Amino acid sequence: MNLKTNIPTTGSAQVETFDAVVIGAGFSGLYALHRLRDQMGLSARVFDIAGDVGGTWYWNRYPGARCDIESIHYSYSFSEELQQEWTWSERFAAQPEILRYLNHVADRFDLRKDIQFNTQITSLVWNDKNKLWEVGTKDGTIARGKYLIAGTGNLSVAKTPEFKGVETFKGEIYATGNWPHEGVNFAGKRVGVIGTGASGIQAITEIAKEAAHLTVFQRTPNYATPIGNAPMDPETERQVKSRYAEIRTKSRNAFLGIPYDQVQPSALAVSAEERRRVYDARYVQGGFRLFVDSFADLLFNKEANDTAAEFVRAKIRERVKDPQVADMLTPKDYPYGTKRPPLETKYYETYNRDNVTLVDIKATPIELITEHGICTTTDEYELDAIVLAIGFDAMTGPLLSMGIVGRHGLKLEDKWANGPLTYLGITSHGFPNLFFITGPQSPSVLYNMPLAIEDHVDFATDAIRYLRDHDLDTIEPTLEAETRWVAHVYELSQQTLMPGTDSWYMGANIPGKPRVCMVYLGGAPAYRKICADVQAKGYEGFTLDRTMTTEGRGHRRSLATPKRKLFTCIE
Ligand code: N01
Repeated sequence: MNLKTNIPTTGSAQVETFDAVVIGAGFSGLYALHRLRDQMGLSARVFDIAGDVGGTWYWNRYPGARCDIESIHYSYSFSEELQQEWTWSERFAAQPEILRYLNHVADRFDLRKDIQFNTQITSLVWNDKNKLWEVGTKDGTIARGKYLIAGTGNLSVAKTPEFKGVETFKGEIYATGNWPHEGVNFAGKRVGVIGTGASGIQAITEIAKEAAHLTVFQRTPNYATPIGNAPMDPETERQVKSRYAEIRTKSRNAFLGIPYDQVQPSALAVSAEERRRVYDARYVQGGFRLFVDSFADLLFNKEANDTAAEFVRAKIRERVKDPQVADMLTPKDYPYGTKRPPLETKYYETYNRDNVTLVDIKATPIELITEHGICTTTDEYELDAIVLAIGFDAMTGPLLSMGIVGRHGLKLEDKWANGPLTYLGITSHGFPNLFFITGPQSPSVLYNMPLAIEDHVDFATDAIRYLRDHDLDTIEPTLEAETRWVAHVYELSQQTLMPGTDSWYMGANIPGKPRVCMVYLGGAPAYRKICADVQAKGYEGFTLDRTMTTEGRGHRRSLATPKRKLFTCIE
């Protein structure tokens, strides 16, 4: 029987109860709703703070925003009809087109009628008596759900600006992650951009073309490489569509979830000439080919990494005319790929323009934002507009912002005070029937996101189906399985170069945030195999509970196997 009842609250208002509640109406929430409602026949309600669908693509409307994985791969695979009927106009679609795509999906599958927009969820509390999640806003409980799917994304909570005096600035101030829908006209203005991550690099390139003067405030230079964007080639599209299912399988069997297939084992096993040939070819081909389709040891071996890092540094020096500016733009003190490598179109040439100035705020930090602009330790820059491209409280931030409280009043923020603790990056002990889509300690941000999302939504909804088929109420990971997973993610990270770099992967971009690697670094194929094994063994590492039998007795079936070592397949 599907759950859709109206349990009275303590007051007079009726609170609807659904089988499943989903938070977020981006790639995750839309697919989760389709799967729960249309494929499983369950009642479901999606909540989103935004005014419409789109998730990250609803908010990030800054100039230059586009995806960094080829759109024919960065798209849903769950519906053959959808992937056949949709046509991308560019290799790497820009934000407006991706948002149109998600709107098309919402309309095509009639999803909007079960989404409540403009609703900020501030509490998600597990009621152990009723075995339900209570979903609240600041005005109180608004819904209940037996299963809770958090499709809140990894990069949806903006980093708080740490600049003294920011509130005194009299000009316009914008954040890349919450860009005005009507756009911004920078013509004739003196604009300052703070931050040179993927968002900053995309925005800087476009704003420079329009502003009277652009001043870029850079703390850490990045290893940006060409995206290689172009109009979609109809023949490529035809070929992909003629064997889309096969290509999707190939994607899912690739480290980053893109069907590249030229990677060689080691940069150190080939001659300098061969390395140069490989790097040159991948640099021209664009996308993440240099990063994941050149040599497999770049993230694991510093000497191998140095060869790629030096290749990118040389390209920066070639492309930027002023040697001093080129030097400022050249990363020197961290390995290539240990921050997500941004992809660009003529980013470095932007610094050859007369109307662009680069300021090194590691050498001369920002001291103060005043009414008129930005003061560093040595200079004052008068500005009409400031753009903050300073990043996100990544991965854990979105989950910890919703007031999640599990069994026995356990707050997620307390449990994760020293870093995320999950099993498979999708569940956490103490929080029954809660699934984090692309959560911390899954490959998520190092996996092609729409495919990562589909995998996680499928895992969550398969688990829900299993519960229902077996007349069980709850699923929750055991502490033992979780502890082993956390240790496994840590051990994998220690085999890479990631932990040494200050990045959002490590939580190092937010002052005071625990410094732990939040990404599973064994690659999407190994991860998918582990999840499939867990499922095949009847949810190994989880406790599945039935609260009351028909005779009214409690029943508990633990499927955990704490003595045996899990995850042997990738050790
Ligand atoms: O954020 P970031 P982002 N003072 O954290 C600087 C995805 N994405 O929004 O490196 C001065 O990478 C900070 O400097 P530093 C993608 O996964 C994808 O750009 O900390 N500077 C850095 O330069 C990406 O990785 C696309 O020293 C400060 C910048 O701000 C992720 O989103 C497009 C500062 C922040 O860079 C995040 O990218 C855009 C301070 N107090 C984003 N605080 C696609 O192409 C921060 N900075 C799909």
